[in-house]
Amino acid sequence: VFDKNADGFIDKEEFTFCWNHWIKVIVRPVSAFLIVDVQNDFISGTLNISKCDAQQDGSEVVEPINRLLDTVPFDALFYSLDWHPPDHVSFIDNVHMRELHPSSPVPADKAQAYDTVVFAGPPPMKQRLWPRHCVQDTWGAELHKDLKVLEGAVKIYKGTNPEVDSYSVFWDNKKLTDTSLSNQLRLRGATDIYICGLAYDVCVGATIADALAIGYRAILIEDASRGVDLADIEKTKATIVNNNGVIVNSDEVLAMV
Ligand code: VGL
Ligand code: ZN
Repeated sequence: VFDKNADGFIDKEEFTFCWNHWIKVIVRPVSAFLIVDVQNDFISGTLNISKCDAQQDGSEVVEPINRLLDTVPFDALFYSLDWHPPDHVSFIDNVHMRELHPSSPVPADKAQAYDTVVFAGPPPMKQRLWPRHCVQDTWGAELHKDLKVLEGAVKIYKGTNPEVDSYSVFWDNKKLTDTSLSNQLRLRGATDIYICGLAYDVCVGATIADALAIGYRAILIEDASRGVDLADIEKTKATIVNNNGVIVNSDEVLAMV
């Protein structure tokens, strides 16, 4: 490598920069596996995604995830949990608790689950309404009973603020507060994040978008993910590819071992 120095070689400072930002990332990758919201309510409970547009069976992610956990020596392991208080802003049956903004496309007395409304704020806040789901310390918020949880794994709880929803495992939708995920990834020196789970086009999609924006190499494991809406799943895939993310199947990850 050459630069403007008289000897033609890069200096120590420049080498350190190259090492930390590029070389180390390639020759010493540190992997994290992030399993998003594989919780009862999304699989067979109140927000059963198999009843939504894409009609996908959320329980089908359990087998490929367990196989990955059994086979691949990831350096760090995270499980996220959607973890709402009973008065959460995203619940359709709570829509009367807060004032809507005049620009809301649907008024409160007409609003139904899966509609998008605008709360008054200030500032005004767009919000998709969902059936009551993943209420803290209820069965619906528990991880699927067959999902393996390995020792040393870290659980990340999100959506705990009643006033703001949280699709990404990194930040709430208004970016007011972050979970501990980014700190924990930094502490471990993670370079590559493997992401999968539920729902592909909601929380998985928001999380991988943030991972790519931060600068991680992010890999979506498609056969270990299931979603809500077919058109939104396609949009999610396009966003990942356009931002240099990678979409793979679990057998391609297994084959690296
Ligand atoms: C999710 C809808 C509402 C998800 C969470 O985990 O994808 N979807 N809350
Ligand atoms: Zn939720």
